Amino acid sequence: MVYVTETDHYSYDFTQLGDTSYPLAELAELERDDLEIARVVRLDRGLPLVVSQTGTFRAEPSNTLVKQMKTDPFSRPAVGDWVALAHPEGHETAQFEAILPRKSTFTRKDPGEDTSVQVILANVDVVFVVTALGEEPINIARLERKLVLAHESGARPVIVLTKGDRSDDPEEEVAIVSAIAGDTPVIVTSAVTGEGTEQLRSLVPPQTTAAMIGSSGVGKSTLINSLLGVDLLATKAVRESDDKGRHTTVAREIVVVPEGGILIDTPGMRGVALWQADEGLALTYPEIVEATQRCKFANCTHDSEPQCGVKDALEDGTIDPERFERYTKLRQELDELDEKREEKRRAASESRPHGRGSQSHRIAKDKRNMRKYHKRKR
Ligand SMILES: Nc1nc2c(ncn2[C@@H]2O[C@H](COP(=O)(O)OP(=O)(O)OP(=O)(O)O)[C@@H](O)[C@H]2O)c(=O)[nH]1
Ligand SMILES: [Mg+2]
Ligand SMILES: [Zn+2]
Repeated sequence: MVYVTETDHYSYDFTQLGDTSYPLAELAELERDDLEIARVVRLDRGLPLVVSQTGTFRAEPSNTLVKQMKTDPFSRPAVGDWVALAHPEGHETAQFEAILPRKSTFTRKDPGEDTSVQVILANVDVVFVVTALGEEPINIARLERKLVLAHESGARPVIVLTKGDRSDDPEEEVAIVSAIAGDTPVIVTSAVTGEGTEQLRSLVPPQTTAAMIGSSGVGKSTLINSLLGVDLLATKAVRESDDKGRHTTVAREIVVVPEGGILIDTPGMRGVALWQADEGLALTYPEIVEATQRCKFANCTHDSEPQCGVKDALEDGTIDPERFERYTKLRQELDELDEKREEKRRAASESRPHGRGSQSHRIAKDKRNMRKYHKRKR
């Protein structure tokens, strides 16, 4: 691989950036022969870096898209996105005119906004939810929260426990995590001993897009470097006093694993507030959601109502009470978000369009795509 040292990225080979059949099909629907597909490979403070068959470009959104982006966060580019790229005559900069429909979308609530969404990753097949072993006991609530978002994205989650070398009893920690993971695989890695690297590699075969998410300092960039076999991405020691990372990675960026697929490195997440995650919640807490379906009343609060499926399951031990508490917190968070969004919708004028191009239309289309391209076994 040829590394370009004068820029902050290396040279991308378009043919390694994933299966192009689906974005090409989506582009064809636009019926414009002046556009080509390009993949968003890096998002930093500059214009999005995109790669197409004709080259690597910093590309700017078209005027129409800029307008749309102001009100519709889903129309803002995310790393992993496929876009429709134009090279307008007399224009120095390449332009993207549309974000092609996504087959998976990793979102969270925008930390800076009350009722808005932030798309963090697009078109990802596998999400590595990364947590470090060692110092402190694993924060299960935080892990479950990330698992909800990962499940909701439409990608396949895998839990990665890094820094296995620091743990006195990795087997015990794996057991604790496996108990809440359901069908999600749990793997232990160590950059010191090399443990787990090959297992991780096997999960990122050619044409697969995988991404790392997790708090700062858990070792996401280190892990990617170990798969690349070269220290391409910057890493930095955690603070000794509290094991906290220093937000070393500042861009979301695609790298290509030699003889493998694509890995996306992301900056450590500070907040993981939920955004519309009913499906993710059901996949993360299947036993609880199933039990609620046995409640007599549809609006059961699982408190004092008769014939409550949840209370029965808590009594016979099918539901772990601590897990139920964590679930309830997330359920409430989602309900509150729904309420706030409903209020905002009502406050906004009723003339807001609901047809093609509106945010709800967009979400529905992306969800349909997810199902079409990701026939997940459940
Ligand atoms: N002991 C041990 N240290 C590790 C391991 N993996 C990473 N580290 C160390 O943890 C520190 C943080 O690693 P990074 O890869 O920078 O963490 P990150 O998740 O990318 O952090 P941000 O970019 O800030 O989000 C570095 O000092 C690494 O050397 C491991 O398996 N074992
Ligand atoms: Mg990093
Ligand atoms: Zn109930």
